[in-house]
Amino acid sequence: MESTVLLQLLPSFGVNANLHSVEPIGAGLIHGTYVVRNQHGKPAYILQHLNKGVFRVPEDIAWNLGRMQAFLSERGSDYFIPFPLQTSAGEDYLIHEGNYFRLSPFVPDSHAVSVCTSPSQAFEAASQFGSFTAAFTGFDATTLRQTIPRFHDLLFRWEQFGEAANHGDPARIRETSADIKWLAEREDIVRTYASMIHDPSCRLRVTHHDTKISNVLFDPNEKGICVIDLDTVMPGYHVSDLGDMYRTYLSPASEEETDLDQVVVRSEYLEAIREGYLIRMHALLTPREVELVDYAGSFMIYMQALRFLTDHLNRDIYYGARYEGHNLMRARNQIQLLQAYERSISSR
Ligand code: GN1
Ligand code: MG
Repeated sequence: MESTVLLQLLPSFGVNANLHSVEPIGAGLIHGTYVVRNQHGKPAYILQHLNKGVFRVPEDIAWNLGRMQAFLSERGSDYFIPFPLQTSAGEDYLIHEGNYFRLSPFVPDSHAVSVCTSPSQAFEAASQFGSFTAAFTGFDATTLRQTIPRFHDLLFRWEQFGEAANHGDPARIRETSADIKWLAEREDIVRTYASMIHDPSCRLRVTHHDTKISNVLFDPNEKGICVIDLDTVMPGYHVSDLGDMYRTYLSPASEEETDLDQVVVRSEYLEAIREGYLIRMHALLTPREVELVDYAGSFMIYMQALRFLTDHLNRDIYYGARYEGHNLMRARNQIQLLQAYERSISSR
């Protein structure tokens, strides 16, 4: 979206448009994210244009954030989250020509990184996401709304995959029969999930559901400050947050890498994630949940492979594609990562 258009939105949040500038920041696939700088060029706010196709009821996000904020303040907790600001009219969003926008304070002296480049960064991030769930101990997670219904429900992703593999683009189904077969043969990962959700010793907790490294803010000494991007905070299982860290920090090459030889698992990072998360969460997890710590990686990598291949078969309607076969490439990248992950786990 044009920065001149975006600037016009600032006064609704009580911010002087003449004294600020707006430019895109970050690389998320879903929302449009912009940094708002003051007249000295210092970052002051983060402006986001919400993807309404994905978050169908943006009010549910605001409702969740309100509940979480209330919980922390009732408890007198000093746990820090940069919650979005209200508009001058007291609304949680600005609705402009049918589009939803929100403004959050920029956390001073913070920066985000797009790639995890050291085990200590992985450790810091994992302990931030562990602290996040831990901060909401005693909060009934099931009272949160599902901002994306069945988001990390592997049974649902499995169903969508089966649907696409049977009724998706016929040429794409033919060309990817080996990938479809490979994923279908790993149904054991779906079965473990099914048993987990029926096991009372696996608990629903306040779960972030998007634990990539760019959703952690770091201070100038590379210590974690807080987590951001709370749109997908919903009731969930620990395997979601832990698993997405494995999925996105372990390999030096991201899901966009097309040279699959670059997709490898850095074992020091594996230990750093586990330790960072457990340092905050171990006391809260049940013995069964601790047993599932390694499963977390298989669960999330596999689910992402399913989602990318499903989208390819559905002609890229969800993630979009910048080149022909983009989502197929992403799916193969994740299959490669899953194989490397499982080798790494079993050779420990
Ligand atoms: C989407 O836009 P981003 O990068 O935050 C997706 C995640 C996927 C990820 C894969 C709402 O997240 O679930 O893991 O892409 N978020 C949504 O890159 O679908
Ligand atoms: Mg996100």
